[in-house]
Order: sequence, then structure tokens, then C-alpha cells
Amino acid sequence: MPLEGPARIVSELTSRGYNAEREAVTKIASADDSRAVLERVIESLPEGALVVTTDHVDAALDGSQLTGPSSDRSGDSTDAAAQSAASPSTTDPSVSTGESSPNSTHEVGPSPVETEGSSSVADRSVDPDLRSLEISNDMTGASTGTGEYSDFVSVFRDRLDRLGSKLRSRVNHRPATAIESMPGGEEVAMVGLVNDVRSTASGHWLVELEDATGTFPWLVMKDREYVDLVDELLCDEVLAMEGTLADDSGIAFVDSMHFPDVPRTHEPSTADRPVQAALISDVHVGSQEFMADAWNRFADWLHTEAGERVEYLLLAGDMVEGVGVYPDQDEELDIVDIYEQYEAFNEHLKRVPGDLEIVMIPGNHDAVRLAEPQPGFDEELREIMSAHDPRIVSNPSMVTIEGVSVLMYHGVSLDEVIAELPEEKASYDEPHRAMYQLLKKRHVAPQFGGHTRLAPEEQDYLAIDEVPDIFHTGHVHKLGFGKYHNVLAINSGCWQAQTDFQKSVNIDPDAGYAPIVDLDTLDVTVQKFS
Ligand code: D5M
Ligand code: FE
Ligand code: ZN
Repeated sequence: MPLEGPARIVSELTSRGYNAEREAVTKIASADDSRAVLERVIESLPEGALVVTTDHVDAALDGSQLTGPSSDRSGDSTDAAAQSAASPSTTDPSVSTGESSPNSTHEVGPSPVETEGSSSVADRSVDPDLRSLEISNDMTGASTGTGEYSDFVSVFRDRLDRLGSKLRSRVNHRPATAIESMPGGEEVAMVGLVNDVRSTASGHWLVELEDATGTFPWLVMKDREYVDLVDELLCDEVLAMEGTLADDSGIAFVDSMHFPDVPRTHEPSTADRPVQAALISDVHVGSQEFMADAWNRFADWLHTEAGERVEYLLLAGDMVEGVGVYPDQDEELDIVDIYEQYEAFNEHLKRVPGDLEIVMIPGNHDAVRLAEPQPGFDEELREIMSAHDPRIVSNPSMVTIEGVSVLMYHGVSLDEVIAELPEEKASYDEPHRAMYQLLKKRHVAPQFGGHTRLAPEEQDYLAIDEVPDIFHTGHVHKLGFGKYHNVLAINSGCWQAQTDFQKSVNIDPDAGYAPIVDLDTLDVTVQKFS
């Protein structure tokens, strides 16, 4: 007797306005006549029930007379179509992966998902006791900045304190004002924020560093090895310089440059069991280009055996398309009301298994303040996006799942890193390389006053104080991953086909892919749904 596939059952339930526990779906799917059981379950649901539980299924099975002959459903083409739609091909999405990532893999070639017979029925039973999810650095509700000058002073002081502490033990540093009064020819070192970078008439580079006492100019000679690092510098990042004072002590010649960086010895933590997380972003519901079919295939796949180990879903911003984000954006809106966009997003979220642990941060298209750090959604939006009770936290936030820490950041600063750095160090084709730069600078949005809007707070929530095991961003709509000093960097692509603007600037988005991370090994597989 053919089975009703879990994906088909979920879509049937969703279309009638219900969510379901994974186990409940599994139970229905394994019944002798799952279609009849499904109908019976729906009929017998208590009034007001929104989530179909295993108890509902048990009750329906107990009270039913479903042992009689069922309609012959072999050759039911609708069902077959739904099943194959729920079976994504795992193909090479021509994503870029860092060569320094021997442990990162993505499957190449088709890896068929069973769609027939009992093996297609996912045993989605999950044990909540095995799970753990902790959030740190969530600044929702903790914003104190009013945008006054004093706020800028305190946020930069905090940045210099925190990131400087990672450098102060490595160099014999002195304050800017003390360096000025040292005798010429002395070896000196300083830890400071990059205040300015400019080339000199003779082709050398002048880097001005600032600390709490003042500024001091450092000259990087064009023939020194460190000159290669100058094109990586962004204003306001924290650096240490070592060098030799000029005779008049007005400038120092750079001998070495140090970034706060991730120690090469960093050993990532892993989960104790084979459990997976799906890392996605940029859903853009409400846009005419939102790829509902690809999303549905992804959601349905999570209900199949192939997706059963995915117990966590991380969403790194741009849930909806928003309104008024870019000029002429309204011409490509499918839903013009922002609340209706979130309602539609919630409907799409309902389709994923109800027992997934979901974490969401906002992005630049979302209805929260644009300046970073962005607090998590307000109460009204939380109520709208309540399907499966997601954890809603700030952009950025650190999420630790089963011991694996994941720094989630939407990624607006990546545009700036890509614009300012040479192609081989950061590009849209290899977004993870731009992420490496942020890890090296230990800051998700170093540069103030550029494209990325920053809100000064008492503390610098954008500094990467603790080294994460995984760094997850989105925003640039390109899929790419790789390892930097053992930290897995993943930029997760999007669920929005190319917009007119993207066409005009030649951005070819990677839409409809879900990178899946094995939390016990930090290996990556990419599932394609588009
Ligand atoms: O950003 C998606 C990507 O496209 C990101 O790299 C910014 C870029 N983008 C998209 N639209 C614009 C406009 N109008 N100006 C500048 N850059 C743009 P997302 O945040 O999803 O729109
Ligand atoms: Fe986006
Ligand atoms: Zn974005």
C-alpha cells in the first residue's frame, strides 16, 4: 500500500492552517492508510487546536475504523509529484569554498532521497533533553545610546579596550603621547584604532593610529613586506604597530603590524551526537522574486529522512523584503504592507517541522532600526512570527548549540569590505573571504561612517570578543564557505531570485540553497532546492 509522504502530509496540514509535530507526521505517514488517517485526525482535532500532536494522532487511530480497504492510491500522480518535489537534488551549486577547508565538503552529483516505501518515512522523534541552545551578546532591550558625542567616545573606548587587550600582550606598547617624547631611533610599539590611511608622494603609506591619549603617524615603506597588508586596512579597526622612531620622533617606520585575529591554535568545539543545523538567510518574503517553490521544497525536505537530523534552523536576517529599503523597490513588491509580509513569512515558516529550534536575527530589510547593532524584533512582530516559537535576538548575536558557538551577523559590512579590499582578498564570488577579514579584525563592522550604519552603545556589541566555532552571515546573496584558522565561515545565499537592481550591477545570486552543518564534525553539505 503506498504511503502518504511526510512532505505531502505537511503540505496538506499547512494548507488547512495547521502545524504538526514531526512525530505526529511520522505516525500518520506510517499508518496503513495514511490519507484516511490524516482526514480522521483533522476531523477529530479539538476546536482551536493549531498544532497536530502525536496524542491527536493516537486518539484518531484509536477511535477509527481504518482497517477496511482503502482507495487504491497507486498511480496517484498528484502524490508522486508532491513527493518528487520534496526530493531535492544535491548538486554542486558552484558555490565557492575556501581551499583552507579540508573538512568542508559539499556533495557533488545527485544523492537521491528515498521517496518510496517505508524508508522515506522519517523517524523524526527528537529528544529535547539532548538539545541545548544558549544565546549571548543579545542586546535587545539593552540599547542605551542616544547618538550623542559621548556615546561615540564610549563605544570606541570599549572597542580599543577589548580588542586592544588581544594585542597588548604581544607588543611592548606605549601611549601615543609618550611615543612623541621618546628619543629618535628608539624601538616603539603602539595599539590603536586606524584613524587614517593615505599614500605619500613617494608611494609609501602613512597609517595614523589613535588611542585614548592622541594620534601618532606610522610609515609603511613601499618595499617592506608589511605593505601588502595596507590594502586590507579599514578605518576604525584595532591594530598594533611596531617600528623605529625617526630622528625627530615625529613618525615611526613600521617593522611589523599585528591584527587582533583568531589564534591559529583555535580548536572548535563540536556536538556529542550527529545532529545538524541549517544555516540560511535572506528569505525576502513579499518580494516578487521570493522563491516560494524552492522554500517549500526545502521545508518539505526537512520532513524527510534525509533532513531528519536537522534540528536547528538559523536565519541570519532579511526575513521579508521590507518597504522603502532601496529606491524603486516598490515596483518589485508582491506584498506592499510590511505586517502582511511578516504574516506571509510566518505562513512559510509554519511549513518547516514544528520541533525545529529556530533562531532569527534581523537584517537591513527588516522592520527594526537600520543602525547596527540591530535589536531583535519588537513585540508586535514577534507575535506575528510566532510559528514554532523562534528565538528572536539581535544582529549580531552569539548562539551556542550543543557546545558549538555560532556568531550570527546579517552582513551589511561585507559590501564595504568587498568594495574596499582587492579582489583576491574579498569578492562577491567568495564571500567567505570577506568574512575572514572580519574574523582577522575581530569585528563584524569595523568601519564607522561608511555604508554600514552604526549606532553607538555603551559597549561595542560588534566586536568579536570570543572566537566563534562558526561565523554565519548572509546579505550578499552569495553562497560560500571555508575555514579561517579553524573557524567555519558560511555565507548562506538567499531565497530571492535576481532583482532588477542586482541585474543592473551584475549580482548573480545563489538562490534556493541550504547549507547544512554537521555539528559533530563541522562538515558542510549544500542542499539545492531551486
Ligand atoms: O542585499 C543584497 C545584495 O545586493 C547586497 O550585496 C547589497 C546589494 N544591493 C541590493 N540592492 C541594492 C541597492 N539598491 N543599492 C545598493 N546595493 C544593493 P539586500 O540587503 O538583500 O538588498
Ligand atoms: Fe538580503
Ligand atoms: Zn541584506
